[in-house]
Amino acid sequence: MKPLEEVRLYCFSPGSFLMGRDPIEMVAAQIRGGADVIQLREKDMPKREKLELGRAVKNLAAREGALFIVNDDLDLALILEADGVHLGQDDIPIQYARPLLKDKIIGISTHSLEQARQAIDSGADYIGIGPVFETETKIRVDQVVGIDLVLKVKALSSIPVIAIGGIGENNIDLLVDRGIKRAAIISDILSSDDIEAKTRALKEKLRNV
Ligand code: 3NM
Repeated sequence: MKPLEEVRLYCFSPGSFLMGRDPIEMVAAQIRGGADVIQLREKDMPKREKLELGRAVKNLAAREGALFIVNDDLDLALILEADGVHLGQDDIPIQYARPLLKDKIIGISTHSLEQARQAIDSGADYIGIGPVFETETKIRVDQVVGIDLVLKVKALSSIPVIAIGGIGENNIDLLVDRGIKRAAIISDILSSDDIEAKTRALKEKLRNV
């Protein structure tokens, strides 16, 4: 299993960006391009379908050495024996998730310094902080936090801090130039005609930090 510390580029299952394509090939292209993590994030998919997609994504990720993380659904994370779960501010609190997931990875979405502090204190293995830039991917978007807050959150602890929200090839240099080496990216990758090349280009930038 890839150590969490090595994670640079955090990627996702297709969700609403499927657009008639093969979801497994979309995930495979991201892994070929250097995705370190694939998160199963399917907000509108019935659970049974999500379970089956999750099984295929997990097998692929395990074979290729990427981490497999399930968004929101603790039950699916357990059933699929995922590497971990990602919890938002409105999901099951980590205190309830930890005894079930034991030493698996638990990541938490945060949108402020205070939320980041709480997530770290509660034993999160990594945190997401965002949205760093404006994004249309998330339906209920929080206020843009900006790069300075990412740096403040990074300074709080040694756990991996992953910048998220509105990041793409057009602005990732703004993060990289400030020493931010971990990013989670949805639309810029999944709406690309060449997912593998797009992923590789983004990973290359993060690798050089
Ligand atoms: N979480 P894109 S922003 C899933 O701020 C998600 O926690 C966010 O998608 C947060 O790369 C976001 O297309 C959407 O902007 C990220």
